[in-house]
Amino acid sequence: TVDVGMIRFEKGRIYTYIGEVVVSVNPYRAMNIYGRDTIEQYKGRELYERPPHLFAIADAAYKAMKRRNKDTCIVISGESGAGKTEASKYIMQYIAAITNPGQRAEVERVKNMLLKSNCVLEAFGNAKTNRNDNSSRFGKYMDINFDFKGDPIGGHINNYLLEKSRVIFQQEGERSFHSFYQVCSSIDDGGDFKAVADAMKVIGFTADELQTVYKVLATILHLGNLTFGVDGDTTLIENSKVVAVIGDLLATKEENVEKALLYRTVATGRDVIDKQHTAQEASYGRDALAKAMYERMFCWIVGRINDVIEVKNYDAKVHGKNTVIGVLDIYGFEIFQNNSFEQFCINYCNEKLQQLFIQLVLRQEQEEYQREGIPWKHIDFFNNQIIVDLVELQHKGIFSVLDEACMNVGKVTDKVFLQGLNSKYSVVGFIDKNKDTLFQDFKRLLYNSSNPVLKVMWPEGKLKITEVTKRPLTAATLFKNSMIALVENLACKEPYYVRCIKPNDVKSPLLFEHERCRHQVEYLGLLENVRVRRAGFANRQEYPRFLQRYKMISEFTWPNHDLPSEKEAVKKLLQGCGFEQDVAYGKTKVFIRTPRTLFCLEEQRTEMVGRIVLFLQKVWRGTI
Ligand code: AD9
Ligand code: MG
Repeated sequence: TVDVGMIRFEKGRIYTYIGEVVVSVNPYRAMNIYGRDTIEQYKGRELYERPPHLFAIADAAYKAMKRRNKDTCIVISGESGAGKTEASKYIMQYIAAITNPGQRAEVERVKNMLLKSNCVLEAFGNAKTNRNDNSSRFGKYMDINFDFKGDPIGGHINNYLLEKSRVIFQQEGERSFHSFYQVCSSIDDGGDFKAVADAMKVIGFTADELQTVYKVLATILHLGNLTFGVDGDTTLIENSKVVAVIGDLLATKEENVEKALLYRTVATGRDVIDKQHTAQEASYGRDALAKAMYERMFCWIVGRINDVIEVKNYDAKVHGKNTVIGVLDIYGFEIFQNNSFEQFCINYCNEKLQQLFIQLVLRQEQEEYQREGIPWKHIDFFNNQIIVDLVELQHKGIFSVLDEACMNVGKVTDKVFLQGLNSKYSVVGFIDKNKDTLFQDFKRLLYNSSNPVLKVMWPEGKLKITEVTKRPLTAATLFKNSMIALVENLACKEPYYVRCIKPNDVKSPLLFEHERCRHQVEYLGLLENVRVRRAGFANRQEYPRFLQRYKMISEFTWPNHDLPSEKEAVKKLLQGCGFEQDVAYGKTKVFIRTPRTLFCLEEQRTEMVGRIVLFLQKVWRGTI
């Protein structure tokens, strides 16, 4: 499998099929295979009619949605830097290109918004890591809604856990989110600044909203310069000029900012008192504020995009069923020098999707054979359910142990958690990141800002200290719940898979590291995937469709057949060509075991079509 992959990669054939799964190897160079002409070649075609391509899978998902009224989803997986985000964008471009032949203005608007949203979300949610210069630091699931004509009429984006700790800390060689460099116009991000601002304007962000976004970014940068010291019993801010700047940016009084940074309000029985932070607590609060402001803004941006793209006034009685294609592009599996809570969540998310792949690929295959009355023999899989359980099981799973550790106020440290887990993972910061505490004082500060855009990002700031819920859900629990909901959502749609492979660690278009690729093929379960396809049938087609395509290669079926059914006609055709050993006949579909048979059929068809054309030309010219 890996050798075949290498040969294909070297020839620039970056896509390969395992059944209906597309395996994609990151080419690390611009490929001339996504243009208008290529789109035309794949539009409306069946998977096997053209060389493997992302467009074919996008078309298959689209056709299933349109012809059979099915909700479908395209799940893109693979490790960090393997090409998921690029793939998701090509898929969206393809769908945009093949829809709305009638050029309806509203549909064009929606398409434009959907495409523009990518650039905005990447600016705020992606960053350079040591694995990928444009690494997604959030998970993204986008639904595209279609009307009965098959034209996009709206969409919705779900975002998952942003790696907000990046705002205050980056490993060596990494950067914070692109947006910070864009506002500072450093490196080569200056041009992107304009592109993102333009995209935001097109989407409908107002001038005030854009200004607020820049102010939040500036505030976070200034917070990073803020240091605390002590004088006797008093904690103080060493560079108080920064506080004035922040007050200005946040449209609030300087003294309010200072107070929120140095004190927290606590309710003791009926009394409410201001408790002074230690310098360490104040630094913790400052960092939590920077992270929370960024995360809030990111979620608010997603929400604003959703406001404009969501389907409005759709009446199913008038327009028929509203169907969706979901596109999932998450952060890929990653291991760094130091791995923390975020990597734990990201890698858990990847395990969860692998589990879904196992279930669906097996289940679909099994169900199809059963439905069609074809005998099936079981193939063993490595089932990663045990890994998923280890993380998410109630009471016993790592997330539960972590939550418990977080409930024991004061006593439990990361070290105790580690002992509890008896694991080798570095757990530094797990407890804090899971608790994800932001002092209520900051929420009130931002809610009370006289900038209305900022205020809406912090609705819970209006709560009085006595009304605040003591124990909000932890970050891990929220993430786990969102992952479970995501998987449920995907499982009820007809899935299409893109499995991305990263050929090397040095972003080279020339290097196919054999061992590295073998490892990915193995952990993605692609070998088992191939085995299932081999034990089963590489291709299946409904009888009428099959007949329509190949009837010219048999005297029994060309130009018409006189057999009692299309199934009988297909049988006769295949017997006549000598493929009888390689096929099975289901209730509605013919199953073809090896791809070679299909290629032979295609070749014969091409030859016959050529001959027929020649013949017709002769008739036309009167030479026959
Ligand atoms: V992560 O999990 O978000 O860190 P991705 O999303 O899997 O990761 P991404 O799509 O960002 O990886 O691809 C990484 C880089 O590989 C891109 O920035 C491109 O430079 C390169 N790439 C990926 N796919 C293609 C492609 N089809 N053609 C050309 C590509 N270059
Ligand atoms: Mg990505």
